[in-house]
Amino acid sequence: MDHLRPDLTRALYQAMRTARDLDAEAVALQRQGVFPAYVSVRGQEAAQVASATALDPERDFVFPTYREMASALAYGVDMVGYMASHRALWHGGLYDVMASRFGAVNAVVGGPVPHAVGWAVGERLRGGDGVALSYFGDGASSEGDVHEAMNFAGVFGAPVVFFCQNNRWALSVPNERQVAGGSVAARAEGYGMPGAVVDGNDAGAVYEATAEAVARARSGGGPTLIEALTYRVEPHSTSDDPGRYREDTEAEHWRVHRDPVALLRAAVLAAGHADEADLAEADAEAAGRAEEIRDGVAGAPEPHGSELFTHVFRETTEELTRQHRTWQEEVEL
Ligand SMILES: Cc1ncc(C[n+]2csc(CCOP(=O)(O)OP(=O)(O)O)c2C)c(N)n1
Ligand SMILES: [Mg+2]
Repeated sequence: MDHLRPDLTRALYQAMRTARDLDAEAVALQRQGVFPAYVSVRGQEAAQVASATALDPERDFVFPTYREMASALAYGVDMVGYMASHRALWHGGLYDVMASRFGAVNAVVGGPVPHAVGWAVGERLRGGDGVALSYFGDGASSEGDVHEAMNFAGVFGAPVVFFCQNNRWALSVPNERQVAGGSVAARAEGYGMPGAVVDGNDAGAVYEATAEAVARARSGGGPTLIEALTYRVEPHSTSDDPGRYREDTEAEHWRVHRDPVALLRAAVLAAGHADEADLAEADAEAAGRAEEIRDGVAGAPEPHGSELFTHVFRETTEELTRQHRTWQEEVEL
């Protein structure tokens, strides 16, 4: 931590703390029936915030899964619009994906990875120096799409950072039943790119590893695979019951002893980058911002139901037109 700039460590803390509070608000909104479902990022704030902070939102592009709320926040995405995705308000939230340079929530496991490679190859053909960062999980690492995308990126030297959050679980499937060979990062060699393993709960380590990979990709050095070792302390989603497949003592250990927010707080204090009073102020600001976002998304107006039929196809089909008519007849009853 000592070698990172104090303003950077304070910014990481602010974003991680805000994400932690917003995550708790989101779980509460699901319990109140405002969100149909939610996927918690608790315990993964360092991996997400520090990796997103190492990017340049003016020229890079992030391809997230369904669990990257803390990355979105750190990257500067409009968070009411982002959280609207979890309220299923519209087609993939209410924020502008292209302007934010942060893709829509993607529930297809492994799906964002080939998208990132396609964008990155296109960016080079356009003559830009942007870098794509693709998030994916340990579970996604066994999808065919991910292997194909990495090999393609290796062959073409695409400017991509493949960022795997290995949180030990793919829903109910543990790592050892998912990752043959035990290491996602070790596969990098086979794709002709550097691979790095980092402590995903150490914000400083994640920031440095990602910044190095981004600099390499930007300067024409090609892709990197980063495996951030972390843990999913919450259920897979609000619909899941982890008591059916894992011991709670395991989650409890990570929750208590490996909490990334508490670890960063201690590191920031030890490095003299802030004192208790500064951090108390940061905590209060984070809680206030999380409440504002909560109120914003809970109070956002419902779109008109007919918008269900827009954007399905560029030119609508006969079948969809028929469904639209049936829907209209039913609501107009
Ligand atoms: C292609 C595909 N297969 C299966 C699923 C069902 N599914 C949703 S999440 C998940 C587990 C993914 O685990 P991991 O990649 O480790 O991500 P994590 O949820 O741990 O962040 C599965 C199998 C899906 N959404 N998409
Ligand atoms: Mg996982």
